[in-house]
Amino acid sequence: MEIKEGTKDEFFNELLQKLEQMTNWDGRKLVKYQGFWFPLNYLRPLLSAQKHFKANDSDIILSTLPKSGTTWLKALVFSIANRSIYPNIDQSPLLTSNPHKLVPFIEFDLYWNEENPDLTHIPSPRIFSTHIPLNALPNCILESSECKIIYICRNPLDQFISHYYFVLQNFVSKDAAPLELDEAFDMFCQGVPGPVLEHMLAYWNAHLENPRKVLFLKYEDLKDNIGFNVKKIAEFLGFPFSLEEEEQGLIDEISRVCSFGNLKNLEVNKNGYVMDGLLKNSSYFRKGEVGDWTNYLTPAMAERMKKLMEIKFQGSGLMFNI
Ligand code: PAP
Repeated sequence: MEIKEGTKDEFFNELLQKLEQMTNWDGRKLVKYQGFWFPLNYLRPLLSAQKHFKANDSDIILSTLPKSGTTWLKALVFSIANRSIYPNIDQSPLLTSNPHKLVPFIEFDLYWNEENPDLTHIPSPRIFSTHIPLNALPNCILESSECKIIYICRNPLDQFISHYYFVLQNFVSKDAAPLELDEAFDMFCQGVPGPVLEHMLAYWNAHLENPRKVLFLKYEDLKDNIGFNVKKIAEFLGFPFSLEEEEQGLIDEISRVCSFGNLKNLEVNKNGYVMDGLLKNSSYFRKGEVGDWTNYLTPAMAERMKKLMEIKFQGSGLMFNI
């Protein structure tokens, strides 16, 4: 999974030499590309995707920051978009496969091992996910008039804590131990990795400019009223629920099957791995709560992030309650 040293890819190596690099709080190497700090081994698949990915008008792109609700959104959109194929939700592949197996990441799954994979055999609507910031997305995604983007984000304090504990569960090794929480938070506030606030703001502005193309969701809003948001996603995708489906309780059923409690307790998500055996399925289901940051971060830390948000989001209409 590491970038191979000494490959003949001169373009790549030359580019890499020109880019700033640093070590992230989780011990992994980062590289700054197009204004964002990415894990170093993410760069090659990102470049491949930028060069080769061809968007179809019917594509659905789920875009997120890590630990902002990706797994939940994958489960929901998969269920909504495929409900005519699996009318009986108790036979949904979600019950036997982790959502990450059903909705591949552009950069981790499609382009990780292959420069230009053949994606034409995937039935439409194709659903892909990504953590790529808006400005670094393959251009064709933004240029396609019909291809849809659904973005979900989460208050940055919960996102940070979720990420920190995910790293502790999956990556701890004697070679790469993460920094202490307060040092990691300091880097996070300085935009490493990320900057996350830029990531959110760019998608927020794209949503304001073209709400038909970019749906902007918050994790907290889904927690607050999942049924409303399931309906909203279906309408945005152009597959609204019929009156009959509503009366049959399909919105509630999809909400229930995709809920944290249901997914966490499935055998497939208690065991097994994704990403070539690197990451535990169970690590994608930790607590699933809003406000868990209060158990780990001080009020002063929260205040620091609140100030950063006020400055970055000023006048945009974007904000999180902390
Ligand atoms: P990813 O970007 O690496 O795929 P992602 O799914 O975005 O991760 O984030 C995982 C978080 O979503 C975890 O939050 P926590 O650490 O605060 O607990 C996880 O518990 C939460 N999560 C996963 N599935 C669901 C779900 N169905 N409903 C609500 N929260 C969920």
